[in-house]
Parts: sequence; structure tokens; C-alpha cells
Amino acid sequence: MKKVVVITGASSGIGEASAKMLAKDYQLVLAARSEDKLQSTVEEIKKLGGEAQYKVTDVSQNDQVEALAKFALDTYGQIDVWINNAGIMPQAWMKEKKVKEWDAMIDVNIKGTLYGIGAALPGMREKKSGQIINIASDLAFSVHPGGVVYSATKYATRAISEGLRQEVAADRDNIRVTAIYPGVVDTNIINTISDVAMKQQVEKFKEAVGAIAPERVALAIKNAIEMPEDTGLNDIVLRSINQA
Ligand code: NJP
Repeated sequence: MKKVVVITGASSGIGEASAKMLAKDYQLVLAARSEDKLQSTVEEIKKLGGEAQYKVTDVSQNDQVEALAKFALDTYGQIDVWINNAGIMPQAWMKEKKVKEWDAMIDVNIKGTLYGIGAALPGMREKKSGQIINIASDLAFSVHPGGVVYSATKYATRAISEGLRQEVAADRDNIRVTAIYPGVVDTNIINTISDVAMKQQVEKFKEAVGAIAPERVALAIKNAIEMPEDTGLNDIVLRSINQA
């Protein structure tokens, strides 16, 4: 039986590219808030002979993430890989005090990842196999002015991934944990920045380094899944060759 893979944030960027890359060899459940985009990606995958379903999900709501896991289990009977990819990056300087954006980043990037782990882990522990893949960022290793809260959420994702890895290893749960740390990727995430000056700054940086295609990150995800089961590809950093 083909492995069942749940992907959050599958309506664009890295999530969508991953869905399309994995579609041939896996059974997919795609999640995000934009139903129209999920629907068209699922149709495209089915036309090419792949198997995919979608469930509209806001990852900042634990009940919706639990419902996503239930949907995957009801549809396919198991969850083999859960990819916590949904994320937002409304960067802004601290002095601007964009409290709503701080809350939203914490809710989506940190709580959304925790809720995904919470929803997927019990079934994986029971069947003694599975894989959790968290999409962090190279900003899980460094911080710059304007990127403070986003970095904080990605440092948290890194800590959560490493801590989870240690726990499931100690319990011999046979569950692999992978954290992926991309540099600048050519996706729509820049549109979550509300501050005009900040958005221009990030656009300039993106152009200067030559953002990598989201398919590059999808390939890293595929490699992590396809590594033999006794080995976890735990931490993957990938960047444009021009990103210093
Ligand atoms: O961004 P984008 P990426 N509930 O905007 C979804 C990380 N990353 O592919 O809900 C559920 O194209 C949203 O869907 P929708 C980044 O931090 C990126 O670049 O319909 N889903 C969409 O499908 C993030 O963790 C770069 O609006 C929610 C998806 O998330 C991951 O890569 C660099 C949601 C975002 O797609 C994917 O981002 C880096 C919610 N509440 C790390 N809110 C980069 N692009 O440069 C949003 O280091 N989504």
C-alpha cells in the first residue's frame, strides 16, 4: 500500500510543490484554508493518475487539526507521514508593536506545528511507525532586525523537532522526525508582510540571493521520506548557492 502523507499549507508554495512531487507514489491529504486552491490541486493530481483528497483546515485551531487527522484516518486507514508546513511570515520591526501579527505567527507557526504533532503522534505510536516533518527555516539559526518574532517561531520549531526526536527515539517508537530549514524560497509568503518598507527590503533580498524554487524543498522532503526506514534524515538546511 502506498504511504499516506498529510501536508498542511498545501494550497501554495512549498506545500503545493510537495503535493505535486509526491502525488505519483503516495496517497495524499492536503490541508489549508483556501478551498478553491486545494480543490484545483487535487483535480490536477487525479488527472495525472495520482491519489489525493483535501480537507479545509486552519492549523491554528486544534479541533480543526484533529478533524484533519480523523479525515485522513477515515479516508485511508492510516497516517504514515505528517508534514507541518503551513506558515506565515509577517516580518516587522519590534517597535511597530504589531501584536496581532505576533499572535498569528505564534498560532500558525508554533501552535499549528504542535497541534499537528498532537494529532498524528498517537496513531503512529500505536502502529510503531511514522514520520513527522516540520518545515522550519534557516532563520531557526539566526536572527536579524525585523525578523525577530518569525525567527522566534522557527527556533521553537527547531527545538520542538529535536525534542520530539529524542523522545520517540528513547521510547523506541520507530518514528522519524525531520526538520527542514530552507533559505529564501520563491513562494507567496512575502505577501503576508503588511509593512511596506519591510516587504520591499525582503523583496530586494530575495532578488539578490536568487530564491530557490519550492520544488527544491519538495525534493528534500521526498528524500527524507525515502531514506530507508531505519534512518532519520533529521535536519536538512538548503539554500540558494548565492545566499551567504
Ligand atoms: O509560503 P506560502 P511557503 N492554517 O505563503 C498556509 C517556510 N519557509 O510555501 O491557508 C492552514 O506560499 C497557506 O494556505 P491558506 C514557511 O515559514 C518559507 O513559502 O490557504 N494553513 C499556504 O498554503 C512555512 O512554514 C521560506 O492561506 C495556513 C501555506 O500555509 C513554509 O515554508 C523560507 C494557515 C503558505 O504558503 C511554507 O511556506 C523559509 C493557517 N492558519 C521557510 N496560514 C520562503 N518562502 O522563503 C497559512 O526559511 N497557511
